[in-house]
Amino acid sequence: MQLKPIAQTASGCTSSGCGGRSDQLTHLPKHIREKVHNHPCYSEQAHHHYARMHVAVAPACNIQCHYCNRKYDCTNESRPGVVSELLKPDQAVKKVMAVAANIPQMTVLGIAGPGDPLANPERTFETFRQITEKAPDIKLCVSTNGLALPEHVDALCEHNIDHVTITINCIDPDIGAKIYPWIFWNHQRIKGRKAAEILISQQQKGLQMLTDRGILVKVNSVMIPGINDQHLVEVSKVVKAKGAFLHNVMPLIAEKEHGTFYGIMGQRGPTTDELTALQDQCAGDMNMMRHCRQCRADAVGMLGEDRNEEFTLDKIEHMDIDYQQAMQQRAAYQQQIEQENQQQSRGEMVISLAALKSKKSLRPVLMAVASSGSGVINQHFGHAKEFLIYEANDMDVRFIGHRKVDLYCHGGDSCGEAESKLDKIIRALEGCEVVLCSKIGYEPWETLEQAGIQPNSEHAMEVIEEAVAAVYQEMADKGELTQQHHAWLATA
Ligand code: CLF
Ligand code: SF4
Repeated sequence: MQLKPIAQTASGCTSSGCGGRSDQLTHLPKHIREKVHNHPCYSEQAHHHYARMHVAVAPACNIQCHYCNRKYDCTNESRPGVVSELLKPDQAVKKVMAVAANIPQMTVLGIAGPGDPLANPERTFETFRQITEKAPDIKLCVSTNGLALPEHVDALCEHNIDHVTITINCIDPDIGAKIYPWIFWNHQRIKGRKAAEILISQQQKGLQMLTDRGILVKVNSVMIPGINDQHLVEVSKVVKAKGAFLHNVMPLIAEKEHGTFYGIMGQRGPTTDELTALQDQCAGDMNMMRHCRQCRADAVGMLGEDRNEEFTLDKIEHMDIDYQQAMQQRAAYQQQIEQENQQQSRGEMVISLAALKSKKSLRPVLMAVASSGSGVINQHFGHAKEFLIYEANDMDVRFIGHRKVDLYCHGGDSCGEAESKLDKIIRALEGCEVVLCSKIGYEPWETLEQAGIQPNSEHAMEVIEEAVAAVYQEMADKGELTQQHHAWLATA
């Protein structure tokens, strides 16, 4: 395996003066930092550098959610409408070895479906057992609806599973009855409020048992407008009190063609603004995850990319893997990532905006960033499948989410379609005033400008937060950030 250079990152001072990134993990105790520093879901910073993979070994489920129709992957940790290739444990292990040998930044193996991993305990734990034996450098992670969690907490500990996600959509059985029509419990199908009551009690019990044992728990919640949206603020408080580490509020995706109850009934999902507002409300009580990509049950690669097609069963069949050698290369590669990260955050750099000195009230600005990873601006505008959205204000720069777009540039002869695709991108970037990328063509540049979004490729290969801070600074220097200027723009 040929190791590629990781990234050419800008380091030290930038045009913003003392620009830099604030490390979100510094406030955590050392043993927790060690557990999350290379987990792409538990650490926002890590998701720029490390990859995860899922193996779809768990077909059965023990509950019914109104946003699932069972033809597809578990929507609790995935987006609906996606079907993964089901694997037996032996096949899954072979695939993990192949991926680990070829993607050295893949640090985490998760089991997240296509049903519920703990409703398929033999297949799930057999996969984990073999991975621990053959690839001990890989972290293990599991995602569950929680119904069978308490009875499996000991097994999770025995298999060194350090990260568990529980999907908790409510703590009120009356709300639960609107989300879960039934559960399968003690060999019986139980319906309505009683079913929700049992599920909630099992989830809360399992959460407490895990945190008592020092296992990191992330709670996923599906935001269902009109059903549990405001209630999730209360959920956040309760799970935090029980020791959950992170809360991931995900949008409901309900389309008629998925054949789910909510899809057919026309239940809508939240808008981007509604989701951000709820995440902000919950954030007062909890660390929030905002970089989730609702990845499929057989996802492979960095969050937001899916390299599963490179590792189908027929392809891995012919791969010859020396895992001892691969493990050394993985360790070297990951050490290189850590060294680069340390250089970037040397001296606990904190973004310090000279705009602060202006003592004027400056408005926040949303910026979209094209990045293919490593925490730097390194992607051509036309190649971006999604944009990372950052908010800059006069206090700091924060990541607030991502927006998916159709690929604008396919290369070849697809230019005729380009205009409408660009229109879609502009719609996806609603509310953003700047788009930062490594390069951009003349035509999209003009169209973006006309739409009120300023393209900027001057910060190519710079650390994202530093570049966003620098651009915010430039806007402040030009007087574009005063509330009056904004009001003028709105009426112009
Ligand atoms: Fe997989 Fe989940 Fe583990 Fe991550 S995913 S089992 S914690 S390794 Fe991550 Fe994917 Fe969001 Fe899940 S981005 S859907 S939160
Ligand atoms: Fe579907 Fe997952 Fe809910 Fe089971 S837990 S019904 S697989 S969404």
